[in-house]
Amino acid sequence: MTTVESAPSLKIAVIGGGLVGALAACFFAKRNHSVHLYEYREDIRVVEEVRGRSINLALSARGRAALREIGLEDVLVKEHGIPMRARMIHGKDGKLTEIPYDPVNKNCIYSVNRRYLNETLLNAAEKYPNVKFFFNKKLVSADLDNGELTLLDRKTMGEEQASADLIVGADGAFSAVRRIMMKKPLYNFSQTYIEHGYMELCIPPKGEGKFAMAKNNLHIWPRGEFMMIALPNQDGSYTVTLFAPFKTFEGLRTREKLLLFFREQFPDAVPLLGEDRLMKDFFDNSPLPLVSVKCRPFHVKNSAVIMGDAAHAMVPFYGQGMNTGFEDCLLLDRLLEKYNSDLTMTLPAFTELRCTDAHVICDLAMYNYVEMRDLVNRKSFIFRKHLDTILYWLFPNTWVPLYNSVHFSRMPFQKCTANRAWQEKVIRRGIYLLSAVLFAILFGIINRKRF
Ligand code: FAD
Ligand code: EGO
Repeated sequence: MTTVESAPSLKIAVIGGGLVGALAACFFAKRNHSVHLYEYREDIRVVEEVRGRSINLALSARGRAALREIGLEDVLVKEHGIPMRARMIHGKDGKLTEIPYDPVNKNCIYSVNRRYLNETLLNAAEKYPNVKFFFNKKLVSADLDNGELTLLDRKTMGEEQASADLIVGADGAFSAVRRIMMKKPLYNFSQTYIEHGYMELCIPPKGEGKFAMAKNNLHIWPRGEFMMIALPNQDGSYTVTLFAPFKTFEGLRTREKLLLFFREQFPDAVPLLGEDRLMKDFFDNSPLPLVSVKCRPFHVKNSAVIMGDAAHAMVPFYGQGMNTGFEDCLLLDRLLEKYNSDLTMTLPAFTELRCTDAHVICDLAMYNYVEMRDLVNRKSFIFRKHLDTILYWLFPNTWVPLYNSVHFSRMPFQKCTANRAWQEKVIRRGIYLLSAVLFAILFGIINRKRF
């Protein structure tokens, strides 16, 4: 007879109460572990909105799968998500091109409010009696091998000690936990800032909660050097994000220059943004930097692990940062199940399972940035989206476009790119074949005249 050992209850310290930290706390609590969550900032559920608008994110299959496991998918997606069924591409001349995301299975991405998402996750975590929150506590140092933590209380400025069986770094792109890991021998790390910054603007509702543009779209203004996108909010407004080189932002210091720039680059958006509101939004803010971080491994022995942006910060040009972080939580949970919460087995398995895939999605996001910025002929890009859509519609089981495998499946990212490489080869061969046939026909016509 075999005895089934019941899983031990671990003491887990989660660093960071952002999107990933809050979700991770729910997963650990569900397994009956005791969770202490330390967050640098004030509890966002009690602070007033700093800026008078909402910032949103694109949520898709990977993020949804994780939310499903803790019972939050429906409330977040069905009640508080706005489906974006197609991209709407805005030309310089105001021409609109709509290309559906998934004409076959009707999948779509959802625009969700970051703050609402974070609050909902914190509320869900707090419902577990085995979860405790500590806000305004900054992790300043840690002994990751022995589970010892030092935290700074930002109110009293006093230092406190804590200990845990497992330290989970969910503390974002500038992770303190990762910085401590980096001091270990043989640790791999790379970080890249891109030359573009981003700034968030707002298109207010038209009249009473009416959308000023088509509601169920991700709106994209691809301009090469500059890119702008808009995602819908539940109140009828849009959050607009402008991506441009810091150099460009610096050149837009006066009202005249700013208006000239927008009228030239995004003429159809100017009346929607409103000239006064645009100028206020623009000059009240400064462009923010974008960073990409890759590292390996994600764990220390059986006592520490990083996940979310702490493990893989990426540029936002695929809309997958949060989705990937949420999928981390789900995958780590599966491994805890598989190894009965034995961390000596679980943590190395997590690095093994996730590290390379994380590097692949970081690269894909960077590749999208380069492609959207540098492609001289953006028409060919739109053509490729159309071609992919048609081929997918014709061969739904064999031709899944890269965007779809990334957003609408849970296929490992390495498999998504392998698929893409194969499709690229087929398209190249198709072009050769087509040229050969055309050439043969032409040759036939010329030859016919001789006889
Ligand atoms: P964070 O959200 O950064 O949270 C980290 C938390 O840790 C913070 O609350 C911080 O206060 C806390 N912390 C930091 N240091 C310490 C410390 N020393 N001690 C205690 N606490 C600490 N992703 C998508 O999936 N879809 C999108 O459409 C999308 N759009 C994006 C657009 C932009 C412009 C950007 C910049 C990102 C976008 N992302 C998107 C990515 C997404 O925002 C991140 O992947 C996600 O927020 C990562 O969550 P996180 O919890 O790992 O990190
Ligand atoms: C024309 C059409 C040119 C994030 C499509 C280029 C990314 C790339 C930042 C979009 C969608 C969620 C996003 C598509 C392309 C979020 C996304 C895409 C942006 C920018 C974004 C698409 C937030 C490149 N998904 N995407 O295919 O619709 O393709 F444009 Cl700047």
